[in-house]
Amino acid sequence: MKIVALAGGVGGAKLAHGLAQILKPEELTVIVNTGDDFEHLGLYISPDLDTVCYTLAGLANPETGWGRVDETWNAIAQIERLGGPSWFRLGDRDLATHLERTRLLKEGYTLTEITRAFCKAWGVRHAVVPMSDSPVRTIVETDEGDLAFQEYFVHRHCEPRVKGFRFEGLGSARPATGAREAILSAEAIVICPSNPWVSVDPILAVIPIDEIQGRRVVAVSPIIGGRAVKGPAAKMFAELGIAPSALTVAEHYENVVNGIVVDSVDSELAKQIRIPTLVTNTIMKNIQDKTELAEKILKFIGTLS
Ligand code: FO1
Repeated sequence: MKIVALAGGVGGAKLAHGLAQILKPEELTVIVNTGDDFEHLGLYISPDLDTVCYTLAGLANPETGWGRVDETWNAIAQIERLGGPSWFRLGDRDLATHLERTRLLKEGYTLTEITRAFCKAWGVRHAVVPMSDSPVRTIVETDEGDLAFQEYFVHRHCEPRVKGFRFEGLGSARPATGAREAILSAEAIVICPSNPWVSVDPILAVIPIDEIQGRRVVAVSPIIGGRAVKGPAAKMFAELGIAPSALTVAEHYENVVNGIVVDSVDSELAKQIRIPTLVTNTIMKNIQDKTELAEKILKFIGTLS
């Protein structure tokens, strides 16, 4: 069964990891949000792409979900000592990824090509592709003005009040070739439990919606019992005047999905959802949880027409 997973950072990476335990390499393509990418210390950083690749490679830091396991922090400590920006914690091993990626981009390679080469080096056998090779940047519109995503999320700890989001660069951005081909040949699309507004919407904005609609599309709610598993989704919802709930997530994806997966704690709420709904444990603490959820989702997809 050919599956495309749409993923943001940590939550998306976990489910992609579960899917990769079951599906053969030729059966899974993970399309990753690049709206959070930015330039920092002169380097091109692609946090969600790295989180997905490190997770699939078994190299991710299990505590944070992002960055590398067994990391050391010598470079960032020295940058701090020199008075440079140290708010974005780049570990020594992780830095190598950004240095080499930046060098290759300057040589003219695309993000798709670089990601493919890095995956090969890390032993990742399933395809991981950026949503686009052109820059699309998530801008958070706040009561303190417009902020680039990492500035808002990491530097400002999501403190400014959110008024809205926009994705700069959409006008000229095309889906990466591998992303488009994977969508066109997919039997089903799984929207991973990433933030719908900031991590998944940029992907859905880049890929022509008519190429997604008409396929079996299932989304996993990242909101469990009114709270985001990780990240600021629930706070954003509240500030945007949207009730943070799995129901809201189902409504958000209304025009795209034909099935939704919500956590067991939301079983009562699930009765109000008008599309086919799978109620199950969606919290992924270990590889067994990830694989079980992936298995249940694939079975659920089989029940959808
Ligand atoms: N997230 C943080 O909250 N603080 C950090 O210092 C941080 C550094 C970082 C370095 C490399 C990387 O690939 C990811 C990193 N992240 C950090 C995570 C990342 O910014 C977010 O989780 C995603 O952009 C949201 O999907």
